[in-house]
Amino acid sequence: METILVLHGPNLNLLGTRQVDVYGLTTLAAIDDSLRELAAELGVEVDCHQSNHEGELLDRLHAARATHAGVLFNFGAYTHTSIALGDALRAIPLPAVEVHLSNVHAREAFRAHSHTASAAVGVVTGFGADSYSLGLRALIGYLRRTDG
Ligand code: CA2
Repeated sequence: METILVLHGPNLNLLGTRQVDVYGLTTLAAIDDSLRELAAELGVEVDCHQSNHEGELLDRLHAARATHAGVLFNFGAYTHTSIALGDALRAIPLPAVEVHLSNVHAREAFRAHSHTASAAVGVVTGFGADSYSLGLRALIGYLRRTDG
């Protein structure tokens, strides 16, 4: 069975506890649980990790190249700063989908730019926790269409 790597970046471990007006009440554990449930329905598995460290996110991407079929990621604020994560996505031969809880285009101007979106097959932004499930469906659809 194919496995999708799910990566959550900095501060997303705090979901559901602060800034609920922006990021919602759903915790990261609940998002991961619903992704596992959806993955089972879609006939895949998800391997979910959160890190506050850019290097760990890079290491996870590098390791996934031999073991995973694709990547679903929300790199949080690193989206707007990390050339290294964009380079890593381009360096691994896996399709990836970027997701954001908030609509990054309806907030501060700096959030509208992503160093990683151009390395993704697509971006889902602004649907709260649903961005993740929409992103997983889109990634699986892409994999099935392209056969890999
Ligand atoms: O909307 C998103 O998913 C973001 O990736 C979230 C990032 C933000 O820097 C991006 O511009 C958009 C921030 C994640 C912070 O998460 C928190 C969760 C709870 C409390 C405080 C922060």
